[in-house]
Amino acid sequence: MLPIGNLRVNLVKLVKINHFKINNMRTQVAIIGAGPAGLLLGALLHKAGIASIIIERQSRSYVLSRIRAGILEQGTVDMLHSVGAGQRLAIEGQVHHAIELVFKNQRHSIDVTGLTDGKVVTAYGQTEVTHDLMNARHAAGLATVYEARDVSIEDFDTVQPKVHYVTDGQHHELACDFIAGCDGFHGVCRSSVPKDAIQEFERIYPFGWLGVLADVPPVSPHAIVYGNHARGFSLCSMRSLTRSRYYIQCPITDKVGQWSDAAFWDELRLRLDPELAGRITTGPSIDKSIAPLRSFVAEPMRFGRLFLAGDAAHIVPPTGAKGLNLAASDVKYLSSALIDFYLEKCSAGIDGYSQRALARIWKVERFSWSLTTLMHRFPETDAFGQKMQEAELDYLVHSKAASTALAENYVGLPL
Ligand code: RFL
Ligand code: PHB
Repeated sequence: MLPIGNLRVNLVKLVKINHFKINNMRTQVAIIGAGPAGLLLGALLHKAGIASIIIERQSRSYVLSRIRAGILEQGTVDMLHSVGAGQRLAIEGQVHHAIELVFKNQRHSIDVTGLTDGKVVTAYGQTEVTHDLMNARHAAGLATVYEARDVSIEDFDTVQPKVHYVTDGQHHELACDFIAGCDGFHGVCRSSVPKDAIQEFERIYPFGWLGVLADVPPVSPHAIVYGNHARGFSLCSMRSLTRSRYYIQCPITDKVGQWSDAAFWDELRLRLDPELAGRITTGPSIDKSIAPLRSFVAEPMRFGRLFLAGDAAHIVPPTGAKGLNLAASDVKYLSSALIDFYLEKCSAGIDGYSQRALARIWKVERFSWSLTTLMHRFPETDAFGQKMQEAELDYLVHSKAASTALAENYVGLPL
């Protein structure tokens, strides 16, 4: 048994499924979840000659249909190149050198590249990242099990953890050396850890983001625009030179059906400076959804031979575009820890994974929380609160020190 305090493993499920025929398999690292974290971890391990099997509860097409992140830090771009999944990104990704902040009906540019010794961010959809990683995994002949039902994890406080799941009515047992919980916020891995072994920190914001994807040219192809307005936050982003992604802050109680396309475009324009608003090309939405905003961190991120990575361990509100990038930095740390374990016979990396990852995570949580606080209208934001936000924004765009702090967080803190 591994020294992980009072962790106990639930054996009930194991006994129950023993009534059925079980297909046994084995791998070095069982990865739960085929989102960006799981796929990228699988690719980084494969590059080092470490075997993994990914178990995903949804179908491949469902995973690809989720419209989410759009902005990649350079560290994430470099990782995708390093695993051979960067060819399309190099051609289709739109490099951005600046962000723009709109407040008091005026737009201010922050020269992110100039303030960070040449660093950039790249607009490239999470859907495309996932697609490229799935294709690279398929081309390398690596195993991914989609539509796995009743996924459960066991014995991760021993050196022989196991994953159980059902496909096509058949029960499977996957034995492994380690389990990587890359199964997002609602996954099975974090919830399999005994409550007294984990501490959770959370803030839920009293509003959501209504997001629209439309096949129209982006109003600002060279910079992401973040708007602060008395009517609420707005964001102009893009997926390509012909596909735009826009968001507006909305009450969390709103339903997508309440928002016609026309109502969305009208509201967006009201929250931007008149010049930008006048240039927006509107068109029918091809996706429209409302996302809640949350800050969340679970500590620690290692429980014996189970590691959490990505949204399974933490959530940031999307302001600042950090979620996918944090998932990438987690799996970078985790893959190097596992590589040290297998290739160097050294367990210092896996012992230090949680502490190392959390040190970066908390800084990114701070950035996402502070940008969310600065840019949104909260129920308690009265006229004084609005003035405070505007004064802080004014300071931010006119002080080189403050702009630099924003820029270095935006392009991504060092790994
Ligand atoms: P994911 O992407 O949720 O993937 C987890 C996978 O695990 C599967 N799963 C299970 N599989 C097996 N058994 C189970 N029991 C399972 N339970 C779940 C799920 O089906 C899924 O396939 O987590 P991962 O890989 O950690 O990746 C995290 C990112 O997806 C997320 O942080 C970002 O999308 C957040 N985010 C953004 N991040 C950025 O870096 N830049 C952005 O511009 C950005 N914009 C956004 C965002 C998130 C948004 N929403 C909708 C929350 C914009 C929005 C609106
Ligand atoms: C996006 O393009 O989806 C996006 C861009 C910037 C953010 C969040 C989301 O801060």
